[in-house]
Amino acid sequence: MTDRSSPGQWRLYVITDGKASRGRSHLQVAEAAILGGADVLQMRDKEASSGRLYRVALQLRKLTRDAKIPFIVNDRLDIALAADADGVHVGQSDLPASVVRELMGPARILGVSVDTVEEAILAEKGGADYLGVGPVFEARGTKPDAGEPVGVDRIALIRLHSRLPIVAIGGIDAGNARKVREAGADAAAVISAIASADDIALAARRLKRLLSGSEA
Ligand code: TZP
Ligand code: MG
Repeated sequence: MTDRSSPGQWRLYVITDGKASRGRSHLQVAEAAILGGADVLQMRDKEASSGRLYRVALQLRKLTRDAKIPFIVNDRLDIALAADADGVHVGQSDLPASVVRELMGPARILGVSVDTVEEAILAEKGGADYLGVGPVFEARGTKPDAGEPVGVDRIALIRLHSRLPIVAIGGIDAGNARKVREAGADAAAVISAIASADDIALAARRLKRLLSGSEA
């Protein structure tokens, strides 16, 4: 059986987003994505107040605990700790990885977004459990400050310099998911290809099959 608490075993990493879900709530998106086979769920919301984030986090905590998948909070260590999430994901403009690791202790999962080999090495030294690499392709409005796509070659390059599991992100959909696995990513993190789909569970299931290598 897949050990979903271990980032190297993840294939489909679903991120719920306050804006990309066509009016559906974090909980609705998460429920359907879990039905479709999400291995891990991240809550990301750049606009919600702390109070609202906390309330949503509690809902997602219960859902993911029942589904036995890890729950990660984007950016906010305080919300992650308050909701007893399994981990937190930070970027280069958030608290440094080493500080987050120090504050949250050894048990929870720490993900760090990196663009370059240097950032990857620093994240690993700082105690990261996995690396987020991207945007691999053009992100579809979900991260206006994402910068230029780094392409699948960057995954392969970072793979050469770090043993940490790599979660590719940015513009990943059913048309290109295989390419990120072939380049050496362990998993793909997806917002719009799932959260904006007509049928979220179906979109998740399709991506999961592609990422698990079980669809030709
Ligand atoms: N970090 C790099 S790209 C991105 C984030 C959070 C957004 C990914 O969204 P999508 O819709 O899967 O391209
Ligand atoms: Mg961030």
